[in-house]
Amino acid sequence: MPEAMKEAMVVDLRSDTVTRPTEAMRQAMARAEVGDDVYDEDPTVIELERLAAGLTGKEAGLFVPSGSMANLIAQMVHADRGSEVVLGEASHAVLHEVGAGAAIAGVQYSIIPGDGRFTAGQVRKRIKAPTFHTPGTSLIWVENTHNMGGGTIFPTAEIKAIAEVAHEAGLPLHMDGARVFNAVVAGGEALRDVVREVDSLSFCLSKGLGAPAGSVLVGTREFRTRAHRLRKMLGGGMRQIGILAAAGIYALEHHVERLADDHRRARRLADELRRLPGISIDADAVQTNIVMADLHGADAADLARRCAERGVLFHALSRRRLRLVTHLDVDDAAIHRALGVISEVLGGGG
Ligand code: TLP
Repeated sequence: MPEAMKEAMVVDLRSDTVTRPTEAMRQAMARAEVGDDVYDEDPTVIELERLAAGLTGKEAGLFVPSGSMANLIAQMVHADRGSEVVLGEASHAVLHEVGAGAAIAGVQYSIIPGDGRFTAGQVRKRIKAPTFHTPGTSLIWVENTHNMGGGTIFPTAEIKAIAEVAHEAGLPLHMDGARVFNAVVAGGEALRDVVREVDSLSFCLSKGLGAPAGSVLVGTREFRTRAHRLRKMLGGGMRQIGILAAAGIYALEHHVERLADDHRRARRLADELRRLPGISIDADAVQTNIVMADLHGADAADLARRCAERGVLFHALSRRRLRLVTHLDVDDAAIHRALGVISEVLGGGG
């Protein structure tokens, strides 16, 4: 079989980061006007940053290469070296950023145990003033949706309560909103309302929204000025990146509402996987485009490897846990195919 045909048959549920730009997005990229973005002179980047600021109701946006760089810059702007950031134990910043908070921002984490969602009361208990012995708290951090929690939505009312606690203590609240559009579409709230109380946030264009790269960091004008310098310091000043910003604008204009399709497909995947013997899924936790499935007995890495041999890809997060993510490049037929392969392999047919 030709390679291109084999590739077309692969169902890649490892992440929503694997999406490829559509033909229409590529056309938008090809047409983009560009300039030098380090000088703040790329017209398409300026348009994207304005669009992001408008959508979030914040003063200014900064286009950055990745969600990880957005998170690092946010910590560097808000948090003094040697201070503490309060956040959930399974946050992306804690688990999946190669220790950048410690290694580069120089912060340590005060970690709230659990599935990534926590309460204002839990935050209050962790806030401390610096003394000659102890680090002080500098920043409170929420992740919405929560990746390792299984794409769960951080309730807006709780974010508001957490913001009150943070602001009373004179601390900023940042949202890692890599998938905040999934939260918005699934929760039926306006983005502005979801992020109203946070001082800064980032969202990714390169996940469910389907752009090839980039995130936008938004906050006050002063926050943006400092973030712009830090982006250059970290090597993220990328010059004529209007071609990437054009993909981001296209994604914001055409790929937000369709996230509902990804959510519907994740729900179908979860509902049908749960019926298979040897798999359990917390149905309440499947709120957006991520499905966490737990195996009884079978080894997750082994299952992932055997399914991959049959063209169905997903991650084994631990010995028993799988993560499957729906996105732009996974249609109903692909879900059907993935379910067929997983059930065949689990049932001993592989
Ligand atoms: N998440 C990736 C992996 O890095 C785990 C994925 O496949 O889900 N915040 C959150 C909540 C994220 O899920 C991610 C990426 C990031 C930040 C970082 O974004 P990038 O990959 O653009 O650096």
